[in-house]
Amino acid sequence: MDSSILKAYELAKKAYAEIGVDTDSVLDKLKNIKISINCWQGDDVNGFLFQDIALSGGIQTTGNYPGKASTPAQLRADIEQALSLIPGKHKLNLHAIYADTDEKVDLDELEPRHFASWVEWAKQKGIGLDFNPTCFSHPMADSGFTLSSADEKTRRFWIEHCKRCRKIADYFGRELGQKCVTNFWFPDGYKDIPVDRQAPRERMKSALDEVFAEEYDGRYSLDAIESKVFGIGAESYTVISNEFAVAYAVSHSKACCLDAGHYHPTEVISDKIPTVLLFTDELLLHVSRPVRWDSDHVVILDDELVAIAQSLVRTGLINRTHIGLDFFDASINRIAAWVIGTRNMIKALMRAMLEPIEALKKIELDGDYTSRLALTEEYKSYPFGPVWDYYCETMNVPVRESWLDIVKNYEKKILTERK
Ligand code: RNT
Ligand code: ZN
Repeated sequence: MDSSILKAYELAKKAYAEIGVDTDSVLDKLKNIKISINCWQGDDVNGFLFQDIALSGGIQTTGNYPGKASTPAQLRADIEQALSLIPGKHKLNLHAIYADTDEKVDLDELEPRHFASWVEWAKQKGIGLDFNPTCFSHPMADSGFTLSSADEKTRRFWIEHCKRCRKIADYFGRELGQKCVTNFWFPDGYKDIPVDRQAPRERMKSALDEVFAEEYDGRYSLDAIESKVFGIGAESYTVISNEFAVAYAVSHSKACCLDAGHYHPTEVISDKIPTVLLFTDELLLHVSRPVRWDSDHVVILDDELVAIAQSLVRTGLINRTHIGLDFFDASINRIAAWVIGTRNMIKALMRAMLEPIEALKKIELDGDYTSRLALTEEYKSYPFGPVWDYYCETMNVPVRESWLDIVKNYEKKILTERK
């Protein structure tokens, strides 16, 4: 161990010990927290199932940074590179369009075997898998409606796709011996003001009931439903509004997926976490960074990320939460994007764990709001940096920005060679 890292850590450890925080035990706990890394950052949400299909559903990637992965082997190599720069063991979040097969299959024909190579790879790497049906970027989604379409044929197509995705998730969970979370997000909505705001929601509800009719063993898979306030092309109305998702999840024993970019601009998911988890058993997060809209920028260590981490840690609700990332930036090195976003998520959790939580709660209950404000402000400048450096060092990943040279090297050797 680099002696200056150790020295700085020892000083930090002492400072935290003085406020009753044991940094060693914080880092021990931090090791066990898994982040679900979004595979789609690696190739701008293209997938491998179809060629030359434009991204639809109101989500957008911008930029054309060279070197994006265009085969499963490339994507896996890139993720491996990213994982080697991120402390801890994590999960990879796949979308249905990332099937690895030579067969010509459509979304309503997918089988577990089309993902066998992912499972083998995940086993080898000791990571878990999460999953998503892909209800966009497909001709059957061109109307802007999928599960809630008024067209029977369209609805049946997407119901079948979703059912097959649940089966694939169950297969992931069993093979890997850890729960696979399947997130259901649908772009369904209207660009302009609808006359009938209820019928699409009725259709959505009964279609979801069909999708979820089959019971799967909860040890291996969990279904989550993601709402959205608006999307590009669905500005006036989304079928799965917040109320829809929360009510459906609560009444059907599902999880909600809270995406940081899916609410009105001053609404934050950090405040929704402890509310939703009063009424549901588990929760999925899509940690993202909305800039003026649901722009899916790379996650940075900003106030809301810190608040999300505090919400999870101060309450203990982290034990019932699956932390997923959801961003896609095509204007920067995609591996760097993964590394920056994931390291920030872990760092924010570490910071939250470095608070004397019980003492702060007592001060609050005593009504001493002066101390609450004074202390939480002072704690912001406690030396969490040296703790983070020590953690990276002990987890055998690069300390501070030294990972960047490795990514630049990989870019030069591998990415720029790609057509
Ligand atoms: C879209 C949703 C959804 C997607 C991913 C690719 O607004 O956030 O989660 O970003 O499934
Ligand atoms: Zn999302």
